[in-house]
Amino acid sequence: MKLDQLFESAKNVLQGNWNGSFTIPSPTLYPHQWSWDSAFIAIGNSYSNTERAIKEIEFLFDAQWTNGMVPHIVFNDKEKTYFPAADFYEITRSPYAPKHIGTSGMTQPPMHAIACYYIYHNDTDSQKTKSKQFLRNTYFKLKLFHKYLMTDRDPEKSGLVTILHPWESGLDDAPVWDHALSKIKIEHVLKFQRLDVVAVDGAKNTIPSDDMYNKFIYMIELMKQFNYDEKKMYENFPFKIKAVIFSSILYIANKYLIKIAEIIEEKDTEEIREWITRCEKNFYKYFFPTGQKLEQNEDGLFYNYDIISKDWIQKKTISSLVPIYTGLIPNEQIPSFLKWILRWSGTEGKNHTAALPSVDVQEPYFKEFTYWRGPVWVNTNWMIYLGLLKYGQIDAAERIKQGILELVCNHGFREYYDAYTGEGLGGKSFSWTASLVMDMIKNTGIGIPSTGGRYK
Ligand code: 2M8
Repeated sequence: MKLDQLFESAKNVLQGNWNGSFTIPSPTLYPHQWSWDSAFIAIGNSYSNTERAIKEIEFLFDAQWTNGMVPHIVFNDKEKTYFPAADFYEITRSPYAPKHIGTSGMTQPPMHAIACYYIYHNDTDSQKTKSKQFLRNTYFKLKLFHKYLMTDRDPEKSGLVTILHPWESGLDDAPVWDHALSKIKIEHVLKFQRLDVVAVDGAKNTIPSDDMYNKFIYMIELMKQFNYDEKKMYENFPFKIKAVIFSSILYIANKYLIKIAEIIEEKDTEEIREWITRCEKNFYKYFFPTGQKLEQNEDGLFYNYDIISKDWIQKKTISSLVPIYTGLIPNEQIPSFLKWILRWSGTEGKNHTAALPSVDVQEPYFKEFTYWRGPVWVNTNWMIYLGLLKYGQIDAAERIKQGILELVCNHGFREYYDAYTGEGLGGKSFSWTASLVMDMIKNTGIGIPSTGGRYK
């Protein structure tokens, strides 16, 4: 398929998933608005429909809690096929929750400042009137969100974000959460019916186990018992993890927030710069076993940090590679990091394409079909692709891009793909897959160096 045809097909996916207010992630599975999906979707729409991209973000931020939290789901109350739905979350227990719309009570990675910058940058109106006004309206909402993450979710002032639920990571069922989840004891019987089991063909092989799912739901029950009080949850919650992917995205998003401030001529960016500095100081301390010392870290990979057990979670998942997206890795570490990326993307193995599986295929916990435990996801590949470009690793980046394009051309815009066969899995007509393919086809300017040299 030619790239312009592929771009048009991707646009059609977004068109088909648009419901007048926002874009659903997939018609076969997710009927509501998901937070980081919407940011990815706005990136795709920024190439073809500025107005829609703006509406997408505005609708989401209209449901922002007054403490700054952007909920991970905004519910469409007409849709009854997804569990847990708005009534299950009982968000009115929190004084900060919106009254006009149902949302979940947890958050997701803050891709939005990045998406907002895309909207402005790709606006073809010579005056960029609408997109500039949009940035003016949205800047303080974005900042409030980041402030919430840098205070309520980072009392340590590390510049890194603590998640209280695996769903907040966006990588819901990754094996990295297993140990922390195993310590949680469900203290009362839960009565609910899983709806994800019936939503997808062959779901039994792909979705999380009942045990894991019960813990997910139980943790929502716990949040409700704390009335979503962040301070109390931070003191007492049984799951507290400084998350690599979340913190990496926030770091980039803070940089984009400063770019936005410059565009709208907002001078006071001191606080955002402070968040960036904190993250720069602590990223290795928290995410790189042995702290700063490159030579003492056996495999040179990044790992999530469990605040409760005070230990790194040393499982090789895509989180270990995503930090290349931040540009925080020193140049001397890049060759060894690149070796990982090449091996992981299957240069010597039986992987179908060079796109990176969500778990290292050589690990015993790699599962070919299971949700976030092995298959290839487009969004994490896109981050690593951009990271490689930042370091001038054009060939490695190109191989990943070609791998993704091949999967999409031959197996459709799916939620995820079998790393060995390329078979499309999970939701069909998946929005962020379409959006990020649009970006991989069209982007020549955002986060991509024009010279092949290192881009900051
Ligand atoms: C998946 O998460 C939701 C739970 O929030 C689900 O399993 O129902 C994840 O892949 C998440 O990252 C994504 O935002 C969501 C919608 O695409 O699906």
